[in-house]
Amino acid sequence: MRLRTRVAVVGAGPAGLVLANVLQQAGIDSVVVERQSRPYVEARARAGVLEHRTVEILDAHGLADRLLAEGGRHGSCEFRHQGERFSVRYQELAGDRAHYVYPQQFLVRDLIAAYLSGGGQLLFSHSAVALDGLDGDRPVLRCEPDGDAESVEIECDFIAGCDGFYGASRPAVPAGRLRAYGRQHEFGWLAVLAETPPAGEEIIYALHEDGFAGHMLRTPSITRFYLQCPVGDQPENWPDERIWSSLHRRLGMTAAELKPGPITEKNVLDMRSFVVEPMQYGRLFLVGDAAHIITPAGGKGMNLAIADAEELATRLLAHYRGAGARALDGYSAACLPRIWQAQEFSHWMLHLLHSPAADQDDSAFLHRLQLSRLAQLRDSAAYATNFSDSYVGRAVSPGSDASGR
Ligand code: RFL
Repeated sequence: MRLRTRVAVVGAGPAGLVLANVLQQAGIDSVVVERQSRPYVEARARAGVLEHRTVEILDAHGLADRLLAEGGRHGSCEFRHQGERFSVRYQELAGDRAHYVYPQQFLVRDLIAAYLSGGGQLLFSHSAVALDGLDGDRPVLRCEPDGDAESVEIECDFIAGCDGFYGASRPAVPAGRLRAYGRQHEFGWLAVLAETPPAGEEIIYALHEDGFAGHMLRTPSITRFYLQCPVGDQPENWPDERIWSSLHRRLGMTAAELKPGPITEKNVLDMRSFVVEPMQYGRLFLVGDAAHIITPAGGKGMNLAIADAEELATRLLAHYRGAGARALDGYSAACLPRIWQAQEFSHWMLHLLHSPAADQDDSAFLHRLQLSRLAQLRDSAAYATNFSDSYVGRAVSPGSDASGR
């Protein structure tokens, strides 16, 4: 089967779906291709923290109604260490900008519904397997469906690679055309999803000699937790009782304060940071996790993905309205400063939160730095304000736009 569209979008995650919706609203047709089934992507639990600006982007396109009605708005987080606790009221410190808590899979569900109701074409259970002609005028995306259905070729003007870190888009760029910057971190995180109400209304970051523990908000009955663990650790090493006792110890909570409930998911996360430059090659644009990944510390990944998607959509619009090549040429340069700011913040957060491995020669030194960071966050208004600004996402300065819109 051969289809023809203006923009072929690979991947129905937050990046691909925001891009496809914004293009659709401007009358630019697209086809979205997603490897997984619709029930799978609508149930895939990952992120849950949306920055103020992300919600502004979604709201400006009428994509935030349910999020605003059902999501929680949060403006402070708590740090704990050896019995001491303090909160940072980041909403107050960041000019009334707050976080919204709304599970990623709910947002994906809403974005799919919006795109399909607007007449969008979304091929679930179809994997992109080849991206051809990227350096010509008419690229072609080749897709294989699950089962024995017919293969699909999509001829288009542009391909948006929104297919995550392990997708097909980035590897389709010829060797030597992208430069990769990356770091594999020296600790892992066990990510746990549990059917238990959060123990309070704040995200909690606990520094502990056994390792970091995080208490993240999702819904009134579901909470996400993180536990620092060694690189290469396996979820099987973490029976439920060990998870709950570690959470209670590291978070300094009793079982009455944090009630053990059924654990529905436990995964050891690959703690990796990665960015490619530029985020485009010929007629291919890399968007979201396809171009960069960031550790979950600081909750930036989904926000960056949506910011990239909005940036690309605006530039494609400008292109189709006759702005010329400059609009699209500037995509990477417009995204990268925001991405590097988020990487820097996430790296700072990681080193604030993590106990250095005890066998590391400089572990005592690193631990003293960690305590100094924590004390400054507690005692210095300027330090806490800078943290708040990065944590909730920096506001966009007017006039910083080079898109030629
Ligand atoms: P996604 O969401 O991975 O979507 C990519 C889509 O592409 C599909 N795909 C393909 N489709 C067709 N053909 C192929 N060849 C394909 N290969 C892949 C995939 O099935 C998928 O549907 O990327 P996108 O859109 O760039 O969005 C990125 C975010 O999903 C990611 O950054 C966040 O989830 C990261 N993240 C967090 N980000 C936050 O902003 N705040 C958080 O609190 C937060 N917590 C998290 C997180 C990520 C986590 N995990 C599991 C990595 C917590 C966790 C546990």
